[in-house]
Amino acid sequence: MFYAPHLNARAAEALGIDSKLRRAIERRGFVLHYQPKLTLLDRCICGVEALIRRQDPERELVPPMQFIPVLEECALIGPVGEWALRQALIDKDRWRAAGFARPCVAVNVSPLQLRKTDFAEVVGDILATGEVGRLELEITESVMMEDVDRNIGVMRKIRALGVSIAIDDFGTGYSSLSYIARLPVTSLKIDRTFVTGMTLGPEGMSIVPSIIALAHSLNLKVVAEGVETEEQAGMLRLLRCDEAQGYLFSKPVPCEAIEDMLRRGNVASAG
Ligand code: G
Ligand code: MN
Repeated sequence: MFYAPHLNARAAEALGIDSKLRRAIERRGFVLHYQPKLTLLDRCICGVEALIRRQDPERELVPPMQFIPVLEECALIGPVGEWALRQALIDKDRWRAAGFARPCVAVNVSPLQLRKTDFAEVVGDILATGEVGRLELEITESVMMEDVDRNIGVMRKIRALGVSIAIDDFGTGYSSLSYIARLPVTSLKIDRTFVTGMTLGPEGMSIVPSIIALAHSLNLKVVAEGVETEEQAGMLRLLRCDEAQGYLFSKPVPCEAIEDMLRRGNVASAG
């Protein structure tokens, strides 16, 4: 460990945020926002990704980059992540009762959550409180690869509960290709850096088609993250990418806004 004066300030800041975060957890100071995923052929909403946002009463919404790393450092991501899964199940049930075309609801899993020895059991307990269908967990490729043999066992247990699993941020985690075929996952999300790179030059164009071909040859659904332009969406459609998510269609939005979109089935004129 190395010491530097600025580390004190950093730690103090982290502690300050930590005590605020603890209070936020006690007061349920978090909300879920949802970002739609669309099928590229007809641009219908087929799924939503739940993203945790912190509602600070003194300020407006705190950006996730400011609090997720602190939650991770202070081992608070466990309870908050479990809350997110519970809340997403409640929302999913409400949308089902409202008769919306049923979106697949995705919830992100943090590294600390997956590392817990009883993670699959925790998920099982939470699922016992709601209906399991159309639920997906997103786990980043780098986290899956950390202790891949162990994680394959955990993911098998989760799949046995009837839950789908997506490889998040694919292409950034140095996957061993010999493992990809063995991962018990159902879909693959292309990291947005590759989607951005696609229209920036010939070398950028070569990666995305290869990932799509790999995913399809493994019978995985493939989703493009961070789609921001019509040009990217058009290319991805020609490349037979199944689904897309990004600012072109919609940013992550509060619950009421996603419900308006789900009622209509698409993101048109959603604002
Ligand atoms: O790691 P993961 O892919 O789950 O991260 C999702 C994050 O990406 C969210 O914080 C969301 O706000 C952000 N995001 C979603 N769509 C876009 C996009 O089109 N462009 C950019 N720059 N960020 C996006
Ligand atoms: Mn994700």
